[in-house]
Amino acid sequence: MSVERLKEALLDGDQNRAVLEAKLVRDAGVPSETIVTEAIEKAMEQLGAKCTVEQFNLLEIMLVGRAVTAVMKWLFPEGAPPAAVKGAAVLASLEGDVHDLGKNIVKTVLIAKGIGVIDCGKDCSLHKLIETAEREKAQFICISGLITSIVPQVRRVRELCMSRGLQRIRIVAGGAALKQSTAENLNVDYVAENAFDGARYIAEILEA
Ligand code: B12
Repeated sequence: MSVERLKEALLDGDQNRAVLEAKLVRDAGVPSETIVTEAIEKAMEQLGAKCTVEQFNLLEIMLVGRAVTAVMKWLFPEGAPPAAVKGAAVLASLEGDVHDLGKNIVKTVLIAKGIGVIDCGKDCSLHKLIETAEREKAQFICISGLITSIVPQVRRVRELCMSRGLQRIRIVAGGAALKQSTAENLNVDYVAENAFDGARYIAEILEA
C-alpha cells in the first residue's frame, strides 16, 4: 500500500487497480483529502508534461481521467446526500476551457460538505454563468480554470455581477491556471489551493 502505487495505477489509466489501491491507502488511515491532493492532483501534474500543445495522447489522458473519476466515485459515493443543504454555489469552467475533472472534484467535495451546487458545466459563457447565479440566488460563483487564456474572462465576473446588483456574491477561483495568480490580480474574493481549501472557505462564510 502506498500513495505512490495509487499514483502509478492512475497514471497507467487502470481504474480497477486505482480503486483497489485507493481502498488500501484509506484502510491504512490516509484521509480522502490527502488521496485527492497527493495522489490524484500529483498524478495529473505528471500527466501534464504529456499534454502540451505539441505533444498530446488523448486516449492516455482519457483513461487516466476515467480512473480519477472511478476513485472519486468510490471516495465520495453518491446517494447519501447530507441532511441539510447550506447555501448555493454556481460552478463552471469558462468558455474555451473544456477541462472539467477538477471542476467535478470540486462539485463532489462541496456536495459532500452539504453545500448546494449548480453545475454550469464546462465551456460555459459568462452570460450563462451570471444568469444562473442570479436565477438561483447563489452566494458563490466558483470558477475552475485550467488554461491561462480564460483569465481575462475571470477578471470580468465581478463587474458583470455588479451590473446585475449581485455585489454580495463571493467569487472563488481554482484550478492549475488560476492558482498561480492572486485574488487581487484575478479580481476575485478567494483563490483556492485545492477543492478542500475552497470548500473550507465557503463553509466558513456560510457559518459566520
Ligand atoms: C487532463 C487534461 C486534459 C484533458 C481534459 C479532460 C477533462 N475532462 O478535464 C484534455 C485531453 C481534454 C485536455 C485538452 C487540452 N489541454 Co489539457 N491538461 C490536462 C492535464 C493533464 C490535467 C488537468 C487535470 O484534470 N488535473 C487534475 C485536477 C484534479 O486538477 P485541477 O483541475 O487543478 O483541480 C484541483 C484543484 O486545482 C481544485 N480546483 C480546480 N478547479 C477549482 C475551482 C474552484 C472554485 C476550487 C475551489 C478549486 C478548484 O480542485 C481540484 C482538486 O483539488 C493538465 C496538466 C496540469 N498540470 O494541470 C493539462 C493542461 C491543463 N492542458 C493544457 C493544454 C494546452 C490543453 C490543450 C490546449 C491541448 C491541445 N493540444 O489541444 C487542450 C485543449 C483544452 C481546452 N480548450 O480547454 C495545458 C494548459 C496550458 C495553459 N497554462 O494554458 C496543461 C497545463 C498541460 C501543459 N503542461 O501544458 N487536457
